[in-house]
Amino acid sequence: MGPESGITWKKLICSVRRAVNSDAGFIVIDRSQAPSQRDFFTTLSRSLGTMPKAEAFALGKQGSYNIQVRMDGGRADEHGFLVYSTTGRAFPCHTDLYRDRHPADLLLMKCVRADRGGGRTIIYKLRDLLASLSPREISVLRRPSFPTEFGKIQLLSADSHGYSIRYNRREIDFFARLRREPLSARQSEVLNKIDLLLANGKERQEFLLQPGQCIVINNKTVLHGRTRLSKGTKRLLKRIRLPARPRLRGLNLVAN
Ligand SMILES: O=C(O)CCC(=O)C(=O)O
Ligand SMILES: [Fe+2]
Repeated sequence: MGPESGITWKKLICSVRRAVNSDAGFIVIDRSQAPSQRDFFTTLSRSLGTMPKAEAFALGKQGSYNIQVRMDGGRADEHGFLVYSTTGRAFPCHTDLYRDRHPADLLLMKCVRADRGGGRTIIYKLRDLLASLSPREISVLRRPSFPTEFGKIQLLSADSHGYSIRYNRREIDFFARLRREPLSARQSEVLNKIDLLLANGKERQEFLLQPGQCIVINNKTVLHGRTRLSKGTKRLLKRIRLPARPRLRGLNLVAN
């Protein structure tokens, strides 16, 4: 950290932790607001949690994964499931690692090159989503009845740290098909309502991350997505996903 840096690491980490634990649930950091350091992104990640030894694919030297369109139309995973981050398609709001036993707490993305107009980041807070659902709809989400690779899970769960969500509609539908366990009419109805809210709800926030900016998102209390990329895009994002250290608070619904 050079003498020219406007803010100390300690202050930056405090404000990031405060943001992801608060009602906001995410924070955008401008490179100019951050301590000057070459490997700013990985240093920030290491200060917030435990860096994973490896993400499944394409880990860069610095432990980050590149989100970049592939000109061959994208990469499929081991099940033949198309990985949207390797395509130019719109990516509806979701949480990351839906299919994992323990999805990451924090998602960090740094913009290296932005798209011309497309690739806007979308944010939807769990609190706003739940405020639009009835108690009956919420109870559907709390039942451990949604398919993953390893068995059935709750989409909405609560522990002493608060409420958290896992949500990726494409993956839910994919595992329902793969396991031949179709969703019930009631489940589909609630998920369709959620998808409509995520696409059009008035609480949806949308903005373009600028080169050098990075976003830190609480992956348990905030859903994220992105708009479609423009043709021939050169957009490049770096991503790191982490278990947080110390543990994050979930969403406290008592005040609702
Ligand atoms: O491209 C983006 O802005 C986000 C991609 C994303 O959400 C993901 O890969 O899980
Ligand atoms: Fe994502």
